[in-house]
Amino acid sequence: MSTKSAINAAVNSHTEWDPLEEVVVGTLANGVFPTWQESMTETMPTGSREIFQKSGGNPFPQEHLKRAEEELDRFAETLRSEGVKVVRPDPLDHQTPFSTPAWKSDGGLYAAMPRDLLMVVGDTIIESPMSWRCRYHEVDAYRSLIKAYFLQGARWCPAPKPQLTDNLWNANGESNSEWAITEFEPVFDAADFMRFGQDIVAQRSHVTNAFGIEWLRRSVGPDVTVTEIDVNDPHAMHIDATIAPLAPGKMLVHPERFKMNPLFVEWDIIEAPRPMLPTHWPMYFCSPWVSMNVLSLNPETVVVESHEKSLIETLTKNGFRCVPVDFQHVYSFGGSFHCTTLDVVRSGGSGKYLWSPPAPRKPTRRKTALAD
Ligand code: DAV
Repeated sequence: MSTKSAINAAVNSHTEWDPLEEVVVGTLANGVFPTWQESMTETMPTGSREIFQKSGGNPFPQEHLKRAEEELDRFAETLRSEGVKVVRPDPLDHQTPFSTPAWKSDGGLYAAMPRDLLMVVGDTIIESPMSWRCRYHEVDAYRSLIKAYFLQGARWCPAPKPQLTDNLWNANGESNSEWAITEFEPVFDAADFMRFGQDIVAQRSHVTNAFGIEWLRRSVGPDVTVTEIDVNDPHAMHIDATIAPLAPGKMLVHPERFKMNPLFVEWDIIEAPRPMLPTHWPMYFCSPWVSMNVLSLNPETVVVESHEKSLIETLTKNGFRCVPVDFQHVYSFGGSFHCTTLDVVRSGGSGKYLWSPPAPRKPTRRKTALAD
């Protein structure tokens, strides 16, 4: 996989902060409630089990969905006004049930969160093997984009299609594992990874296993080092409400989930203030900490949710220009600006930003008389 600087390539992005030139913004069009599976338990807000079990495969509440879709459209417009080219996935039907020989799903989900499904590493688009059965066909909404990028020279690297049979689930109470998934086959959501040039940081989670991290490690090859970090999040699903690198040496972090790691010794760590979402706001998928799921447009500029006044103040104090965008209706569906996007082009090449231990010294061959 080539991560060397591929300037002028149709796909080229090595970090989360280099100047953004082209981006995919997801769509909630035709979104339906996911089909419940037990492995969701640890990661979903209380109440979601009941709603998903009852409404899996049925459309989301239409008025809320409409307002969220308008927010996504305005976000796309704002990005365009900041000089970024925006592309959108195809609006697909997500309501049709589907099955494999081993299981059935009452429907799909949406194409709102490309960050979960796809990852750009240099000039390569990686397709994740996601562990939620209802997301099995989600990539179809992005297929025309991916094919077009491929035809323009990008590399296209889909992970092995997972089987998602019952062997992948840690049945409740029957195992000592802290995770809902086993090591049956490689699975991961791309949102459990963050790109720092020559380094990618990963977290284990209820959707990402060690097998999946190892698959990605070998697939990106020797130019990129994939390192798993420890976080304090028993409900882990996606690293992008735990760390948000915004510029070389500056990272926004969740004050409790983030654990300091030698990788970041030279970085300024900015603690995110508490989210400002009103209580009782419908949140079907995630916690209000998606407040820190911001999108960096370049090392000086960050898109932030307009109601997050404390965060805007914190980032402004740290030298950033904040671009406020209303997004609270989108929050309800599981993510914010980072989740709902996929960086396709960020200008610039790869670089070394994280600390790494000095390489072990090669033993030098001593010359002795016997050597000749
Ligand atoms: O705080 O519930 C949200 C991550 C979204 N990708 C949370 C994690």
